Amino acid sequence: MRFDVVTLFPEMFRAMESGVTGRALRKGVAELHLWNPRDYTEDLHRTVDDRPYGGGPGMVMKVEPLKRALERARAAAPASRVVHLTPQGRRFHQGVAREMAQREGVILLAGRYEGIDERLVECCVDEEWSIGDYVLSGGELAAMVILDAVIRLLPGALGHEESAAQDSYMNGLLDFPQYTRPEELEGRRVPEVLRSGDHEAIRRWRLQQALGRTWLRRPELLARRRLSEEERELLEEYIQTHQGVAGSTPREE
Ligand code: 6GU
Repeated sequence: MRFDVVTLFPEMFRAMESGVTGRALRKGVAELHLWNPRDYTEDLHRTVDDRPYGGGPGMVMKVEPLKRALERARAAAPASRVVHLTPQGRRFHQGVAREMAQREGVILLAGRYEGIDERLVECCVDEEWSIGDYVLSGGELAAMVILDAVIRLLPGALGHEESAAQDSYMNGLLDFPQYTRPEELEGRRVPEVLRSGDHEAIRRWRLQQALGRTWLRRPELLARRRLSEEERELLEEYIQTHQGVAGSTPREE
């Protein structure tokens, strides 16, 4: 899959060279192309920002350099839609990542300062996404979050040991807890069932933990998900056995 990113801070994307995304890029599973509006300025000072009409604090990204950078990206990736990262966008989630991973490519537009000229959004942006309800200093970190979430879903991105199918959210539930050696750590033992070798018992325990944690921590995820007969029974049992235990009532949103 091809990713083009329009950004004033291309050096931030070195972070993508680590781990799963780095390996995917080196293997050619994904391609990352960076376009810096500063390279498309025409004045001596290479100006990329300007004052907002109507006044107020902060600056707005200047239209022409941004538009030229975006046009170059579009010419290089004609099949890709333009995705603007902004706190005003719709909330990104795993389902959007799955849908994006089916595409040939995307052009990610990372704004800085107070944002970009609205007319550029109108003419040239196809979608707007936010990664959550907090303010970042620019769209770059949001773009990298989306890059990571999408790239790890691409065929060949994960090794045989990893598998996106098993991940949190792929089944609409939070993950079950994980343990590794030692068997006892500061008096706390690994749950006995995980050492039993009984694969069916382990599967049921993990499913119950995933259901229980989702019920405790993210009840709104459960409300959206249909439960099988087995899942309802496991969750019911979890709720019964955790009643009155500290931190064991669902949190309020
Ligand atoms: Cl996409 N951009 C910025 N600047 N802040 C954000 C965001 C995006 N998503 C959440 N906060």
